[in-house]
Amino acid sequence: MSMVALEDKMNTERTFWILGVGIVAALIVATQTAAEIFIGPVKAYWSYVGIGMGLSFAALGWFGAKWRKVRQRQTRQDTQGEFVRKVLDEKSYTLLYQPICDINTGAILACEALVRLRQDDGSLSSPYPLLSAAAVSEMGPTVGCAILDQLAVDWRHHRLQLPVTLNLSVRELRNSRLTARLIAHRGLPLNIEVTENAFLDDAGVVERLRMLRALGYKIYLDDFGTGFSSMTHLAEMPIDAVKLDRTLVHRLPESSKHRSISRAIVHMAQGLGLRTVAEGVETMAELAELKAIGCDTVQGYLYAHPMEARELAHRVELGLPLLAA
Ligand code: G
Ligand code: MN
Repeated sequence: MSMVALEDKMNTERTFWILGVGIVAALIVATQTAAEIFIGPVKAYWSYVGIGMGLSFAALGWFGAKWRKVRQRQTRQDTQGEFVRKVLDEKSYTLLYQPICDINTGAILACEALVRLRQDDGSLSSPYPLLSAAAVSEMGPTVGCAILDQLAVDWRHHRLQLPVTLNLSVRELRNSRLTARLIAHRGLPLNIEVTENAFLDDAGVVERLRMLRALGYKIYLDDFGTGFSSMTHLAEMPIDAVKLDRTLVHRLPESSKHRSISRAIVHMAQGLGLRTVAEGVETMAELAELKAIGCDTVQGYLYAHPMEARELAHRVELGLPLLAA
């Protein structure tokens, strides 16, 4: 546990003790006074001692329960924080990159950076345990900075110039250390991917995105078409591209309703000068529908699974389209 966390914990424990003892003392005095007023000094003696003790135990019980809850939360934060530290220190994570291709030519135009956890047997797994532990222990920005540094190493090492998008959460975007690190890596062809509900009611985040956009970062709106997707957000938000959610993409071949929704999103995005990226494209049937509604770019297993930087560099160097038109 860090010194700051330990100090916080001791402060909270001390506050609870002081408050608890204070309230018990106040209850005893109040009971004593009330008993003296209403029952009289002599008869009151045993009653106020009894009532006072009862109330004190009740108050202590209540404080005990609260205190236990706070301690449990702190313990959880500590263990999750330790897990995050361990993953970062042992470098048991890696970054994979999934190409984003031109829908007509199949040429690689950009890619998305995706975190993976490295298991003991060398296999890669979902980053969810790391990202949720980072959120609980408030270490999201620390993880974000580590990912950003790794990405910079990959790009330099493989002399990549391909634009790459990084998924950032609202908390990370609010964090000044992470924004400063983004700006420190200004030389990279870096773009930012953020889910739409991250924007909702957060003027600070919108302002920060505006600032990053003014510095040249392109902002991709992730998972559009699900949850709280709002068309007016497309017009108001500082964004450059919309990513059509894969649940919409998967339903295109069999559902005319989903085709209409997707067509409306693509047309509106184009009318606003935004690029459209279809996510999770897996079949030729989905691709045909996406072409029919006028989507510009595609990402998904039909083209390529997320891959290591070395393989990406090799494919970019070859210059071959991932899927012939
Ligand atoms: O929410 P976001 O779009 O950032 O999620 C990206 C995730 O989607 C990655 O974990 C990636 O591996 C996964 N993914 C990428 N392409 C496909 C695909 O074609 N189908 C499915 N089901 N998942 C995909
Ligand atoms: Mn994404």
